Amino acid sequence: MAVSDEQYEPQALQAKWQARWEELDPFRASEDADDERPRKYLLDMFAYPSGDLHMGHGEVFALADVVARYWFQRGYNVLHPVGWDSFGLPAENAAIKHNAHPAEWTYSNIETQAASFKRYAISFDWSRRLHTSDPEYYRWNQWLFNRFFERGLAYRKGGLVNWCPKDQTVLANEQVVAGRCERCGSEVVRRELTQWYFKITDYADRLLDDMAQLEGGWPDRVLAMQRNWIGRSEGADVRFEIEGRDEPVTVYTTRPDTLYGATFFVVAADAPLAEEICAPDRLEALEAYRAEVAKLSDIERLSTDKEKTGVFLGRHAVNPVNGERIPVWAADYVLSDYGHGAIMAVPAHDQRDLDFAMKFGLPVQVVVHTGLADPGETGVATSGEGKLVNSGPLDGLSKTEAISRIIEVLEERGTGAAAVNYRLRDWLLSRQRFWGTPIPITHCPDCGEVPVPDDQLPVTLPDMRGEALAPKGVSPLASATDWVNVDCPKCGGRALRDTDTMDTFVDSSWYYLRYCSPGLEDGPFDVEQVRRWGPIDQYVGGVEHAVLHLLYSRFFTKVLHDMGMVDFTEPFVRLLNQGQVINQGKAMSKSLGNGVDLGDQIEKFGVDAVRLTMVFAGPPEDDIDWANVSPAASQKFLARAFRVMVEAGAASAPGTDAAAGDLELRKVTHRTIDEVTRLVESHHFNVAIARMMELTSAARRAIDSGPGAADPAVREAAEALAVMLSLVAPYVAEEGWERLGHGPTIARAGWPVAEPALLVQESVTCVVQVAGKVRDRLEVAPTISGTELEGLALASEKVRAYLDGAPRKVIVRAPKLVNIVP
Ligand code: ANZ
Ligand code: ZN
Repeated sequence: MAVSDEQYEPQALQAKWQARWEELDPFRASEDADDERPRKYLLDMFAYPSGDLHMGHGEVFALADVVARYWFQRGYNVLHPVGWDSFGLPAENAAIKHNAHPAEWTYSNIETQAASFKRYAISFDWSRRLHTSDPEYYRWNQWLFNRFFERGLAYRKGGLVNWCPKDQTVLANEQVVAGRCERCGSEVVRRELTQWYFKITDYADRLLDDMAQLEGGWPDRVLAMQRNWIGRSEGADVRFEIEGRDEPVTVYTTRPDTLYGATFFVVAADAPLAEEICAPDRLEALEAYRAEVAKLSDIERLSTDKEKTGVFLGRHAVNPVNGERIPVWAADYVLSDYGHGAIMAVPAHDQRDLDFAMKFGLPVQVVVHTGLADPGETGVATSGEGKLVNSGPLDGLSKTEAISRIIEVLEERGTGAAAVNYRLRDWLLSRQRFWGTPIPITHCPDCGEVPVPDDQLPVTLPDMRGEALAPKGVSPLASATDWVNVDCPKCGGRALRDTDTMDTFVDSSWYYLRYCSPGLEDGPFDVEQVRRWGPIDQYVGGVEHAVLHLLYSRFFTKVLHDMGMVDFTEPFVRLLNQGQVINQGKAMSKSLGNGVDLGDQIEKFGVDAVRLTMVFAGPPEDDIDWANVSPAASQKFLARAFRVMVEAGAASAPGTDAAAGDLELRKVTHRTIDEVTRLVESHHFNVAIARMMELTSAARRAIDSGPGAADPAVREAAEALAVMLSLVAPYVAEEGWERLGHGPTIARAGWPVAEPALLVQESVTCVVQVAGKVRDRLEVAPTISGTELEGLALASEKVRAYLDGAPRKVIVRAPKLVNIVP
């Protein structure tokens, strides 16, 4: 298809320029240490190769590309890499279904996506491309596992884990959403299994404290979600003697001030402690109860709506401050893996304890006088501030005073101490699935867990396909006997490989470091290159990763920092979460039949119009309802912009002296440059596009009814427009640039600079009326916003003289009129 002189034909431009760009390869980051240009690192969250690119990809990559291309125009040495997070269940499920190898599905989808990315004209440095399912990549997952293992940060333990009965694999706490498997939606059950863990809890405090570095750079809600997930809680450990047991039992409480109000004691029903302290004649009841509890998820157990259940264990505990005997119960609302798996119950001031007390007729003792009605009568526990009562030496103190006082008392007597707890659990790493990184451990009957030595890495996956990969409760790797049976790396005796694979979140916890030196053969990344590029200046991706992926990446960065391999402690300086692309008010789905295909949209409207529509739809954080936007209108705008560039190009030659051009148009051009610069920097991309549209109209007017196409100001406007437009619509911008007499590529043309002298704005007079009478006149900028103008008017002394308090109504017609109804 030839490119027409007059018509805007997106498909022809795509065919022409995609091939040229492929040759020019304009977005390679320079590794050269002597390159003096300041560096910027922009990263899009990893693509998962589940098929071709979809509308969501279309949005996020278009948004991030605005920033990347802007930085290229500003002359930075930009790193904008691309890769695929290519291990994971969908490939394995497809392989089982089609009797194939997961790699076939994976790599063919990657090729499809790569071709689409190129057509979509994302400014990637293709030379750094990586796939996590390549042995050259996952080898370094194993190498890092070995480092974590040496540092005691990778360990194996038995315990109750979340198990998805459909996917036949364990899940991390993070992958259980409202009691269901995040992937397939099946109800998750608990199973006793020995599994590998990463000790992320060692980093809980630093993961919290270092968030100070991210304030302002990350969305507040993401920071809040991280904070909540880590869930730091401060309080005290208190030791209770249990009759008939030598060792005391410790409980964790955030309200040690309520110690005198403890009227019973509860042990997690599923904790070993429960049967240990249970009186022999109550064991049968405990067993029966436990069988019921095993069916419940943590969420259900902790739900305040759920009817309380439990069994009395036939024992008593002794309150360390007043010697009172209180009954010991087992219940499901106490979790075995939080705090110490046992609590002192204070029904007057804790709702769950109160529900339990009312159900089983246990006493309620108020110890903080809050002024509210007696919880024993209302059934509503009181947790607010108040004065201590019925609490011996604590009487009369405030809640806060009582907390510090009782901790002193406990510490003096050796029956307790201040303590901190976290909701965060260690990261469960093992997966009983095939398409992942084999855990590089050998189990030797004599030496125990022996890491595979670094020089024998990677431990590659054996060749397995189809039915052999079907889930069966143990890893499919266990049936690859030749692969499993190995010599112990330490003693040479017969040993077995670990058959689990790593959670694929490991792959994405450090890929951003690998991009700095892809293909490096003697380490996961080049420390020096990471020092130069890191940390990532701007990370862009979906808010669905607000907890997991970001927390794990932060954890990896801190461990690598402690190993002396990176010199920063937070990997992502700024984070942008884009909204979702929806249709007719709902998420796109097959069952609703409201899906929109990115490829179809591109066929119809062209890449540029689709990208422009994505970016113009609204603030990047907002959802885009495809039913409410118009790629056809975007296409029309691009055609208009194209004609301005073509006509200016035909009427004058490059290098004409803009200063001789029409002053009015020049002012519009320079104001646009100035504003677009600030708008792009502050991520108001949609407003930046609106400004480009205005500039296009101004240039059109100058051509048609002003000084004409040959005026130097028209060329100046068209050239500035081309460069600014190249951030969102690279094809039409490149063609326009050529028509304006410049060689490719516009991606490196350089950002236009606004001349300050042309930015001076005339002012307009704004009339301020109070009750219909003119009381003041203000000189304001013609572009002033309504809110700003209202503020100025209400601040005027002359106006205030006629106002008695806040006005009833203010009508603003910026920039010329403010009408105040007192
Ligand atoms: C007595 C008490 C009195 C409590 C009171 C609260 C209010 P966070 O903030 O989440 O850390 N608790 C301790 N261990 C538990 C476990 N394993 N399962 C369930 N609940 C547990 O909550 C700490 C509070 O939750 C602790 O403080 C304890 O109840 C309970 F007026 O102790 B409290
Ligand atoms: Zn051995």
